[in-house]
Amino acid sequence: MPAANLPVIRLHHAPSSYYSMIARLALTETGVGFELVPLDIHRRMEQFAPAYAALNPGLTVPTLVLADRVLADSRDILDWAFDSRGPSPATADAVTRHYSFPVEDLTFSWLLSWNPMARRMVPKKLASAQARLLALASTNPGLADIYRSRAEVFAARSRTFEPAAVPALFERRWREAQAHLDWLDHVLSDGRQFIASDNYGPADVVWTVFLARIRFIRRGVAIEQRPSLRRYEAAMRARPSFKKADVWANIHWLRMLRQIV
Ligand SMILES: N[C@@H](CCC(=O)N[C@@H](CS)C(=O)NCC(=O)O)C(=O)O
Repeated sequence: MPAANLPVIRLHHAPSSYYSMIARLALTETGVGFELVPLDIHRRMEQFAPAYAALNPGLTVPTLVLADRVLADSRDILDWAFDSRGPSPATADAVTRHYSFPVEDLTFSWLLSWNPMARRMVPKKLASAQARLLALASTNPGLADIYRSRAEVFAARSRTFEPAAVPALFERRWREAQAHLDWLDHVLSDGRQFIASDNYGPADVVWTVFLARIRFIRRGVAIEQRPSLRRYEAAMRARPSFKKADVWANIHWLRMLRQIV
């Protein structure tokens, strides 16, 4: 509970969202007191609500609402949580490398490549999100540009995750992900505890969530085959923050279904 005289810091998030996990882990590790405001981004598409668009015109989670400003991107939340002085070059490099990887491509192409239910539902969900956004553009003229540009993102996703394109997309993203695992294993091979400094930092947040995503897509063997990565991952998962921040290293089918169906 924050002290009565301190303004409450609110994190708008979705439990299953990768970038929300980054924000939750960053805030948990740095001991920032915050309240969680959950959004149902799948079934109810609450990220499209006009009131939310006013907070985050990108219509994504997470969003951190501070007393004096709003941070509408997980990387900004990460930077804010750790240090106002700015990250070291090694940290900035490791974090930039992480954000250059389109993790959504990897997750969705994996899911669609083996799960027949996802193959049926995801294209319908993408089309219905696009239609919802276009309807919101007509009923909210002041926010029409925001809704139209987000509708284009969903149209692009429908093309990206077109069934015939999915196997090659997964192959490509998985190859790139393994190159990142090689890089990280190499960085850690001198026995260091943390990625970019003597202390736990932003690079550890993003790569911990990335490694959890590798487990989530059932490719944990790629971690186990890399000794330094295996050691590092075990240490990060043993930190109380991993559980507290609800970092998903497995699919929680029931929790996901409750959001989707
Ligand atoms: N650059 C943004 C990306 C956030 C993002 O893509 N969030 C996803 C969930 S992991 C989202 O909001 N998806 C819902 C949607 O696209 O409608 C950040 O790092 O915060």
